[in-house]
Amino acid sequence: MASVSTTELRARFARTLSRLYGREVPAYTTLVEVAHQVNADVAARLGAGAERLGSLDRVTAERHGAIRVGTPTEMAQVARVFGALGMQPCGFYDLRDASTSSVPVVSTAFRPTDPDELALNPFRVFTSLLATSDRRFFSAELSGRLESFLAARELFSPRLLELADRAGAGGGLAEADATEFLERAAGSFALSTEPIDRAWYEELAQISAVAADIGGVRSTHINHLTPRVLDIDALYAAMSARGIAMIDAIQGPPRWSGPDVLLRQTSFRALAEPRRFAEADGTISEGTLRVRFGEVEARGIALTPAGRARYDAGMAALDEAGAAYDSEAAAEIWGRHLPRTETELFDQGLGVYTVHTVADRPSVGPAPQVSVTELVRQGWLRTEPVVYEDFLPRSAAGIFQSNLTETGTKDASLSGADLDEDWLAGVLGRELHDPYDLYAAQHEASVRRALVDLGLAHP
Ligand code: OOG
Ligand code: NI
Repeated sequence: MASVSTTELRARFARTLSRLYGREVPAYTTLVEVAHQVNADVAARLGAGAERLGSLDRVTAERHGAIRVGTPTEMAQVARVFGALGMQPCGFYDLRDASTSSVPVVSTAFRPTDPDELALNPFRVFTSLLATSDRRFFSAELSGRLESFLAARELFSPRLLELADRAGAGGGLAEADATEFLERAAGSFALSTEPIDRAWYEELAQISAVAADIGGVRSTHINHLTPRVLDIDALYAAMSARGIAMIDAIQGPPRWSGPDVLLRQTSFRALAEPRRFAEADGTISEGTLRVRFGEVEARGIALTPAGRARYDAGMAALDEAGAAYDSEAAAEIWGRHLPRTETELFDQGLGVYTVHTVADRPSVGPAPQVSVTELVRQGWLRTEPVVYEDFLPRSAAGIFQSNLTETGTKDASLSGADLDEDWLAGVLGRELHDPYDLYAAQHEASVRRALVDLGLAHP
């Protein structure tokens, strides 16, 4: 009997990882405290309006993590571990070209896909896989050594994977197994104290700090764990006031009076953490590495492909305006691309919404045979925004980049390895969901239910 469901395992895992990361990176705990304070302030100010994009309970527990692995085998194992937590791979992010620094990875995000599961606990992990076969970054010779190094390590024990498969198949685990599973799973992402081979780490770091972080060590670790905040501008100011050095800007759209869409993220700079190194002469020395940091995000309304095109055009316009603009000018530029009200966002088919019948109908007679937009306008249906549950290649690249001290190297004259969505789905051995399909399906399911309720469609 599975007494601990996959949902409960996911919630417990998020809490366990949060405790672990707080011990490892104390500034993360400060970030979480400040985020909770900001969320409480917003809730006090807006009341129920603060919960439009998720209940306060959900937002308080909400985290995303970031991890990085080295081989397709490791990636497939990650899929089994997160599968046990009800998290499925969603989206394909190719960061090799999204960044001016050397970031040789392709990524996906593991998260629940079901709206009810997301409401219960939306824990997600952005997971990157090192592109060891990409010759723009790694010569054939180096890639050979890198792949043998990676093939010889074990990130996840056979016992952990066995428990993961059992949880995945049975929808959960018995209490004792659940405890063991969570301990082993969280332990796989703890920072190792094993000495790092300095020469090997530095050889990879010449090419890419990310490659060294992934392939220079014999284990993996959480790179960051990100709480969600309801007012990221307030959070940025509060962290700066506490003397924590933040990156230069909040990534994503500017603050403005219109609806917030997709994601805005910011982070504090990577901290120097003590690590031990094995030197060429066999001695062990103490040193530091700066790879782990704290990130925070504000989530907005999901966009349809048409909305996303507007978003991309708006971001390109902001880039073009460069650093010259102030926040007011940025908001003005943004307003040329996205509508200022949620009504327009919905009417123009740019934002993702679910529709629901209104209890207090305009008339006792039958609803008219008109479009869904018209039914909303006439007061038969109301809309609820769908929160964006995914990531953006651009902010992801920005997050990688903002915390790299060296740009690394990339030979753009060579052609890259062909690592696309289908390839990644094959690696994962399971369906790689397209986030836009998931949002569209959620919208359409709500339309079907509403039309049946109004007697305009057959159940
Ligand atoms: C992942 C970077 C992407 C985000 O929030 O966009 C990410 C990483 O640094 O490994 O976490
Ligand atoms: Ni992140």
